[in-house]
Amino acid sequence: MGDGDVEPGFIPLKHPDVKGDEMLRRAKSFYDQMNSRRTTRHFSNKEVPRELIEIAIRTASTAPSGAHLQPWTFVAISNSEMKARIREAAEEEERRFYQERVPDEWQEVLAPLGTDHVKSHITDAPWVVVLFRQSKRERGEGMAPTYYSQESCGIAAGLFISAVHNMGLATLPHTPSPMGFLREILGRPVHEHAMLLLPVGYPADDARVPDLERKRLEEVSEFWD
Ligand code: IYR
Repeated sequence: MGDGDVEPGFIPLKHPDVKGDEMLRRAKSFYDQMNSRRTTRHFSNKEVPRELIEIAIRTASTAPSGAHLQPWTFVAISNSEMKARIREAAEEEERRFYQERVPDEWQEVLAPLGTDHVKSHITDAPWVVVLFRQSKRERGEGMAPTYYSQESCGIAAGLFISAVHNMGLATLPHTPSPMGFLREILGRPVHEHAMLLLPVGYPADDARVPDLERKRLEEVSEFWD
């Protein structure tokens, strides 16, 4: 189909032209790059320019989404008082989780990660980004549903994490549970649901990560050639 005969509402696709050996080179290089990402809970308080956070959010927002509704809001916080409020509320919920609510079978797989109710990353990192999932959207005078918002926001979160790693920063997908307090503190509407809290910053000089292995290709895939 030539450029001239595209139906109304459509434009020709501009797809990057990657050829032959270059494909494999790029594939391996991206894999190596992503495989060097680790989730750390230890952040430096060194400043990070707002522009980098804006670019990470713009990258995340390139995610495909159900009916292209882009059902996400990223709230980026560098304000120290706001981060302190969020940390206090998150730790209150987490204290209850670790002391009362966590079932044995969950505790058993959490233990190797060395997590507890202390959430210093929220105040250590220069930025905290909260991803809100929109379960509804405005339509005329009222509201209508969004579609596949969990899937859409999950993909956007993956792109955000990749963008942050690619720019040389670190992040941690933190899920304080329950997360309702974030909507309240950040003044978001009732149809927005906090999904992930992502501190973003440089890793601390003495940052540590659990000694874990990723599953092998054979363990995570099945091929029908
Ligand atoms: N939300 C708690 C518990 C927690 C749960 C899972 I699954 C993790 O991979 C890590 C932590 C917390 O953030 O500590």
